[in-house]
Amino acid sequence: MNKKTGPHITSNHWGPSVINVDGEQLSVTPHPDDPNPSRINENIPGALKGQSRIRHPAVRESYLKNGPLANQGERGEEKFVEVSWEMALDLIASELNRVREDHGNQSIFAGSYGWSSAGRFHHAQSQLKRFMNSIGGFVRSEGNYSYNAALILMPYIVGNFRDHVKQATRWNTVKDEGELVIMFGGIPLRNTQVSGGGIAKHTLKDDMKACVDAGVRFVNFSPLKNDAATELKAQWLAPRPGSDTALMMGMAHTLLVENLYDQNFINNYTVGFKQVSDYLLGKSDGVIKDASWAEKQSGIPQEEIVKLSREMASKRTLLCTAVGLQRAEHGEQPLWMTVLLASMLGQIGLPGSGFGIGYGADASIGVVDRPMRWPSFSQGKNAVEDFIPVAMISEMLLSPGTRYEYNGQTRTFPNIKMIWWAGGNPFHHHQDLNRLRKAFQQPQTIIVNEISWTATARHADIVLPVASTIERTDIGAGTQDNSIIPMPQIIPTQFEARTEFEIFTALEKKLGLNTDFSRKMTSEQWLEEMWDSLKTEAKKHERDLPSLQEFLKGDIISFDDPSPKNVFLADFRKDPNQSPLTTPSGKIELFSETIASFQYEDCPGHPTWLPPREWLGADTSHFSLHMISGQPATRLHSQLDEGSYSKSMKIQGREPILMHPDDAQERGIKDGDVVIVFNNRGQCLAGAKITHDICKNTVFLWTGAWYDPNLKNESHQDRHGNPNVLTHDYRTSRLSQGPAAQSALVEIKKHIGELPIIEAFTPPIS
Ligand SMILES: Nc1nc2c(c(=O)[nH]1)N[C@H]1C(S)=C(S)[C@@H](COP(=O)(O)OP(=O)(O)OC[C@H]3O[C@@H](n4cnc5c(=O)[nH]c(N)nc54)[C@H](O)[C@@H]3O)O[C@H]1N2
Ligand SMILES: Nc1nc2c(c(=O)[nH]1)N[C@H]1C(S)=C(S)[C@@H](COP(=O)(O)OP(=O)(O)OC[C@H]3O[C@@H](n4cnc5c(=O)[nH]c(N)nc54)[C@H](O)[C@@H]3O)O[C@H]1N2
Ligand SMILES: [Mo]
Repeated sequence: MNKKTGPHITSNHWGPSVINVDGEQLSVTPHPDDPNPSRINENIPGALKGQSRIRHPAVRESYLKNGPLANQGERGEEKFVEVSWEMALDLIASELNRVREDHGNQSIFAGSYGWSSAGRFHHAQSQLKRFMNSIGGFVRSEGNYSYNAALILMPYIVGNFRDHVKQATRWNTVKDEGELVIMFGGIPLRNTQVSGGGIAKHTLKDDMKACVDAGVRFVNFSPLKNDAATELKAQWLAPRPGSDTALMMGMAHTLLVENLYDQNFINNYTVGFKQVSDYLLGKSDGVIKDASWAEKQSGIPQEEIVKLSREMASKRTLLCTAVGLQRAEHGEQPLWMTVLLASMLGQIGLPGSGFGIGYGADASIGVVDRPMRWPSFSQGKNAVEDFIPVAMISEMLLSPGTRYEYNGQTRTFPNIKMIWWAGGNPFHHHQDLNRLRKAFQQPQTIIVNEISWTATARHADIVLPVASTIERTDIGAGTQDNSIIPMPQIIPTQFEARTEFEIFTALEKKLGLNTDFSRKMTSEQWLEEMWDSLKTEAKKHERDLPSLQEFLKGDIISFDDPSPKNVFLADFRKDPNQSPLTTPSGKIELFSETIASFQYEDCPGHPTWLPPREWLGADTSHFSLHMISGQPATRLHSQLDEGSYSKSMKIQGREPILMHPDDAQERGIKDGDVVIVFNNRGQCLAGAKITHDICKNTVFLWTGAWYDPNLKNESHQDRHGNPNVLTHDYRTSRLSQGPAAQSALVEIKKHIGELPIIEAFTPPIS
């Protein structure tokens, strides 16, 4: 591959861009057709060419010296030795053989959760899983960190959540027919830069602005004012974090006692209203969940709750609940309450109203859909049946053989001897990183494929350098977008990096396997085959696609949006008997017999107020601030943290933490100070950003600063600002066993003295 001078289109999860190559220099400009392009693009050159790039295969020192079974030293602490590809692949081949012979494929964890990169062919997890499946399978993970409570709960009460996200009511129907939008957790525009697999045009901001121009009123219940874009002119109300369930109960109680609810809708489309209304009225537990009770839990004045409930009942109202709210202890409850409230308002299935979960989690939700399934790289069949709910990684590694409950089942943790991760960063995404560090000492071998020296790579034994999107040829297409985006190889593979396909094809040869993985095809042949299937599909939509080569040299190709005026659950509303839901009763389940039969106190059969262990309503004498850790504006998760846009918002190199002026003043902290954020689980440094845009007693430290523990210091202080050293590793509930990062209490003090150097970007090479 020769260096190609000039501009080239490419795609990322945060949208298309134009990469300009000038000798060794890379620069990025937005795609001219994207009305609201993402600045995350600016991270590409600095990060992919930066010092944190993995240059050669590398092996941890004492692993190289002693092998997998002898004294292993401490993962995450030790340096690495660079080795040849030949040697790295030999080590992996013999270790795969040993572990499979001694312990079987059910001792290999290759769940490998993570976002990896855009591109239909070079999808890291698909490549790894197809390879593992070709040698007998692996223990996988189920669900995600994004909305696990929704994935498990919603099928019982309304239906498949992933389908529903695709079917979200479109914003143009809100513009045409809506009057009021109530957002719990807002719709932060910073999060809607991103869409899985990419998105050709970011139109959400304009779509929502059109609603405002048409007279729709927005209300933002959130600890952060800017969870609603300024253009929305939203009323801002800040409930105590973690109290939305109670707040919504106060609203539901008001609708109930003021007889403002739609009895007809309840009768025809739902089951279980009696159990919930008894609960709201306090008949089942003696606690009346009225607006004054809701004020005590949430801090929102009861008059406001009552006024808003009346307004909701009198207008075309859409309820939007951010999935961030369910990434918390009892995360099922705000979801179930959203469904109850919307059922009582009785506007589900009508244009511009009803409810939607996760509008702010992705640029495409309520905006666009794909016209057809895009081609993908088949993962094959996994012969190992065992799996874990994705967030149970630490439990699995620390307590093999232990039993646990999940979604009505009792399961047993496998005994994992080997981990292989490609395309994810658990030392970014998992909670309680000090615990994860301990868990990561347990396996005999850990292999990580990575582009950069992330904390996960540093906690591995064998690290393989991987090519980035602009160093390989691919076809870009967002899972919920109507466009395909060319992804030609733009620069040569950097240093000794290889694509995942090259890695696994080489291993296939080395292990002398039959060719189930590669089918004896080159990556070019695979891409041609995928393109051919896309061409055939496109023909069915009366579209003629050019050759793959033409496409790669050309521009984005867009198809018609299949459902521009979609209304969520419209068919069900038209005829609940003809188009029943997929729930056990075919109706909306406000009480679920099935969930009740599991007898989980942490997730009973109807929406229930179960305060989290850590929130401002609990004992705050030691740690008096509620920390929210949402998504970063300047990156996708931890990706490309070395890039210029990501660095531009850091304060003295540390990630910013938002604090209310009163909280800062009480602690003698000024804007721009470096602070220590701490609790019993850990501590990190962060840069104070003082603002009235966050409510009192709450701080916001977004995720994704590369974990940089100072292991010489007893506290293992993270020097960079990673909130997951502070978050707890409790689960949402036994039902969904999801991550519950948002319910964490912390304390903050000013950092005094010399600032430690950040080492996160310095390669750990001896
Ligand atoms: N406290 C807290 N924690 C959270 C959240 C929160 O709200 N609060 N949010 C959670 C959510 S919703 C999510 S989805 C997770 C996200 O967690 P992850 O998806 O694990 O985060 P990423 O940083 O995207 O990790 C992707 C990694 O893959 C690498 N990569 C990219 N392309 C390739 C490739 O082609 N091959 C290989 N081998 N590697 C590649 C990148 O360099 C990067 O290190 O985080 C979760 N963690
Ligand atoms: N730029 C960028 N965008 C992203 C991502 C990224 O890494 N970077 N990640 C993507 C991914 S994988 C996902 S899953 C989505 C996640 O999308 P979300 O889950 O919607 O995002 P969060 O930022 O976790 O949460 C949204 C907001 O909820 C508010 N919130 C938190 N707790 C509470 C509460 O108890 N009550 C109320 N009312 N509000 C609360 C916070 O202020 C936060 O800003 O974002 C996607 N978008
Ligand atoms: Mo996510």
